[in-house]
This record gives sequence, C-alpha cells and structure tokens, in this order.
Amino acid sequence: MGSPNQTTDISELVEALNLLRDEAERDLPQASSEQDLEQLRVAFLGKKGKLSGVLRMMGKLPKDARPEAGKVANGVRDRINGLLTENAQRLEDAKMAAALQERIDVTLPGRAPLSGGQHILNQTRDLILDVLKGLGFEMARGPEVEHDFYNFEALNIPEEHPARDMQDTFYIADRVVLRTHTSPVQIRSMMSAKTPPLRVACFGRVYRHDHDVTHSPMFHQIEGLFVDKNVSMADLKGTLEIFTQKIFDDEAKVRLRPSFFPFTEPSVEVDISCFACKGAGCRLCSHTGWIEIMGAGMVDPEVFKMSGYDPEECTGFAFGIGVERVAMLRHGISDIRLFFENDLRFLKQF
Ligand code: 2NL
Repeated sequence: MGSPNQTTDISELVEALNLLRDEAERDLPQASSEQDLEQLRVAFLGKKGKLSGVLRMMGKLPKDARPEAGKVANGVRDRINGLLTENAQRLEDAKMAAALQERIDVTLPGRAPLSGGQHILNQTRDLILDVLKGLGFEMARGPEVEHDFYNFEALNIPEEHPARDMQDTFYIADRVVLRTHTSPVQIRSMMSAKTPPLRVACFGRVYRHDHDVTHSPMFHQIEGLFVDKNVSMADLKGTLEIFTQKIFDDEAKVRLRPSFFPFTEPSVEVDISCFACKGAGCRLCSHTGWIEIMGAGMVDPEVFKMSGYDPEECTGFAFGIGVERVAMLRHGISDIRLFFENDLRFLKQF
C-alpha cells in the first residue's frame, strides 16, 4: 500500500512520539531549577525542538493516516506541557519549603543601628556658652578670614609685634589673614554697638601656624567681653570664679597671675585650684595645686579708642579660653590631634 516515496508508516511515527513522551517523563522530574526546566521546554517543544523534529516525519505519511498521527502527537504535546506545569510547581514548592526551613533565633542579641552623637568639642562649646548665656552674655560671630585692622591693629598689636610674624599667622593676601583669635569679633561688636553696657561672647575657629600634641593649626576659642562704667578687676575675678566653678569644679578657686597681652592692661593668666587633687598637688597640676586655663585682662584704653569708645567714660574686662584645652582638662585627653582625626573609637567615649 501507498506510493514508493511514502516511506514512513504510522506505527513508526507513533513509536517515535511515545519515545519522546518517555524521554520527557524521565528528564523533566530531574530539573533542579527554573532555568533547567526552561531549557528542557525549549529542547522538547521549541521550534527546533524534538517534537518538531518528529512531526516533520508527518509529511511523509499517507494522507489518510495523518489525522490519527496528529491525534497522537497532540496527546504527547499535552503530556509534555502537563509535565512542565507539574515540575514548575514541584520546584516552586521546594523553594517555599526551603524558605520555611530557615529558622530565626530570637534569642540572638539585637543589632542596634549606629546612632550619631555630638562631637566632644561641640559638647564642650555648648557647655561653656550655656554658662556665659546664664551670666548675661549675648552671642556674636564673625568672619574667619579677617582684615589686618580687626585682627591686629584695633587690638593694639603694632606692625612689628611678633604675633604678626609670618610664622604665627596664615596670610591670605596682603593685610588679609585667617583670624588668629576671636577678638576681631569683639571689635566688630563694639564698633556696631553705639553705647555701653556691652556683654558679648563669641566663639569659633581660629588659626595659628603651630602644631604639636597641645597645639593645632586650627582650634576653637571662646571670648567674653564686658564693657560698662566702673567695671573693675574684682568684677573680672568674680565672673571667672562663677564661670570656672560651673565648668570645672563647684569648689574651684581662681588665682590671677600677671601676664601680658597687647589688648589688655593689666593682663593676667587665670589659674584654678586643681579639680583633681583639690590643690594638694598631683600629676595633672604638675604638683603645683593650680592649673592654667585661660588669659584675661582689663581692656586697654587704646583698644577702646580704636573701637570708638571713650576710655575716660568706660572700662571693661575680656577673657579668652581655648575649647580644646577645656575638653582636654575635663576628660583627661593628652593629644589635641585626637579631636580632628575623627576616629570613632575615640569619639564614641563621649
Ligand atoms: C588667651 C587670651 C584673651 C582677650 C582675649 C580681648 C578682646 C578685646 C579687648 C581686649 Cl576686644 N581683650 N580679648 C583678652 C585677654 C585674653 O585671650 O590666651 N586665650 C586663649
């Protein structure tokens, strides 16, 4: 039966289709991932896949045998599709089961998120400024790049004064410097306030060409200035007593030693009785019982004149304190560079 060029007979085709089904039944349950399964789908049902390969034999069947063969082929395709769905579900179930196997140990210590904190220098600054606010000082700020007039001239620091030396001062341009102290802010306050009384505190970065374990080229200064009629050295000492008692030790005693600043006359170094040994002598105070904490003095009449105040009318005191020095003393820190390295192991302690 059939013509000589119809070489394929239906049983041969059915045999091939059944083999293909058997192969799918064997291979698909072996798939171990979605990608595996997709590769098998393409291998069996894709355009160039195995089923297409077998169906190409259909063209060689006698016409009347084709419907029968088509039926079998559809059955095999349906079976393979069924296997694909089944195995996709199997893989999905396995994934879910694995996820459910994961156990959470609720007894493990929690991991708190890192929280930020205020830098120790800012904490120290706020402490000092709060005390000064309590004493009635208003806060003022000014530029860090300052004109020679405000930084030196108005403060009675003459042209030849060593403080102006290139070795101490960072020059930005001719007669323009990085301020070497916060005093220029006080000069600006006096020049803008018409008449005393004046009670101003300023704080901020200052710059000096100086660096070792206790000096940094950039550090922070806080300065207080009080101007009125009849302000005396006794007012200065009383103010500093309250100030240092609030910051270091509520029993601190203040001692004033003669010193020199071009902008104050008389000028003093301010010592407080050692808060560690209460004056008995220890390592902190080098066995003297006293710790030097700041400089101060009565405003020099020349400074008043240059700021537009009449030195016959008013008197005043001023003091300047280094924020780093206060923090080092309060917390027993021996190297100023620690403040600026931002090593969290250091900063976290405060
Ligand atoms: C120090 C010394 C000081 C002043 C700052 C001042 C400001 C004006 C007039 C007079 Cl406008 N004086 N300020 C006075 C004495 C000392 O600071 O060694 N600070 C770290």
